[in-house]
Amino acid sequence: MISSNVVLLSLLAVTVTCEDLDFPPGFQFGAASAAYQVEGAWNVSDKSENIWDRLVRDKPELIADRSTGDVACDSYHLWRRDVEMTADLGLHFYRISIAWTRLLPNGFANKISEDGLNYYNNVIDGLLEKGIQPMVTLYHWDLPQSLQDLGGWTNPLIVNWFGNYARIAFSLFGDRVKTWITINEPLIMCDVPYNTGSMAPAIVNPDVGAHLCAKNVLMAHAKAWRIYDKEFRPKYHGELSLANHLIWYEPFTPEDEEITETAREYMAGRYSHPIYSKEGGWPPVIEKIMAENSKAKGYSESNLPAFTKEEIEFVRGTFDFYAVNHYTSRLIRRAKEGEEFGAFPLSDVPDVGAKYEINPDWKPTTSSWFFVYPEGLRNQIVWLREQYGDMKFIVTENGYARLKGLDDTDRIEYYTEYLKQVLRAIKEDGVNITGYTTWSLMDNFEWGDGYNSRFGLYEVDFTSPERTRTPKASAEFYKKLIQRHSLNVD
Ligand code: GBH
Repeated sequence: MISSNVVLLSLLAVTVTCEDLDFPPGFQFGAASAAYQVEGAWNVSDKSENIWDRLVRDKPELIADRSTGDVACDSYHLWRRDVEMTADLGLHFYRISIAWTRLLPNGFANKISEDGLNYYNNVIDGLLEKGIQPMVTLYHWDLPQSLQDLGGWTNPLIVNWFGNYARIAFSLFGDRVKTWITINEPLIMCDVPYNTGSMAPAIVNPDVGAHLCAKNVLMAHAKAWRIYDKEFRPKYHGELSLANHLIWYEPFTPEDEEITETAREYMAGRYSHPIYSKEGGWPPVIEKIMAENSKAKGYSESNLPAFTKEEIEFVRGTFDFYAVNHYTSRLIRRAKEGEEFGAFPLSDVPDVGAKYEINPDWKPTTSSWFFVYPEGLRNQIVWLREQYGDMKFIVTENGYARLKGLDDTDRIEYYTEYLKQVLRAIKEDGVNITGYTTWSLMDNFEWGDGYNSRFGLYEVDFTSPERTRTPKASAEFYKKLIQRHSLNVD
């Protein structure tokens, strides 16, 4: 009797665990890449130069191994193999980005490249033939150099330039692409280049440049969303959002709760509040701090460019879901008197007087900015839901950096732990998360880290002309996970 009860109980326990690790029906799994990081073919046909093509030539010292994306994974020629990999994994969707300069060599809408158009048609059709949905990012940091020469993201005219590019992409691919990301990670494309100079266009101007870029990016996103909404949604019924890079902040000590919340508004709020909040515009606390800081530095107006009433309305509500790119977390504390700051966002948050700390329990990775803290993903998404209300969330990037090697059990552990947190957010917090995307399908050009730090499910041999792709242990794991629709893969 006792022993049969024990058997029954343990059976029950096993069933419960299985159930807990299952994803809701309809939950979708994907993988991501981005044009500059994988395509190569930097100067084939009529493709023109972008700001990364320029940076790797002008400032090779900014790339750890002095490498470039000139060839990268050569996906421009090897896209059939990429499609085959997505099919082998059984992905529901594959997130790619369009290289603006490959489609519109002038940057402007007056000329569409035939070869560029063919390339993206091939990839999109190739995926659809295998039953894989393309998710397409319009802008993943590779601005046409011709537009950079006119001020790039600091020139408010880019709102129209981007809008015109977006309209062309929607009209060429919108019949087949149903999920669009307008712009990838304003935090990384505005704050990193203008605060540190470590990414393109590498113009150090933290007081003014970063914030001009921020406002124009939000306006450009809204422009593209509104163009889609009016001209394309009625016939294509797709969904659009902006992808935000979110670093989760927790207080270093209980006294740091308030400054941590302010830092969250600076990091996540600046790129979310204007779009997702009911009232729109910059987060009020950040508007106030920026006005005070600018005054203290002797400027005659706030460095955070104001939104007019019309602009607030223009940006507010321009989303169909919230796209979360998440990797890592930080502890936040108030800076001590006279303490020096590192640059935002990868070291400190000087504008709000906050310093970063790392919890010694968080495992480091091969990327200097990246420490593992799985709960950060759940906490971040729950925070966003608290701030902006219930909406649909898609994790559009999450992944793990390590050195070369096929036996990447640490990556499997990373995915397992972060996905457990996704499940808890869905099941315990009731957040509507409908999809998850691994960064990345394959090893690729990791910006300033070059080819040293690797994120792929597939290893790429960058020394072979064929850029041979080989599945890592994590690819087998992800494939099984998708098949079973559960983290219970053993
Ligand atoms: C995401 O950015 C990107 O969307 C993706 O392109 C990227 O490959 C992936 O995550 C992994 O990093 O290395 O000196 O140039 C995440 C943000 C981008 C943070 C690049 C730090 C900038 C410093 N990371 N990096 S450097």
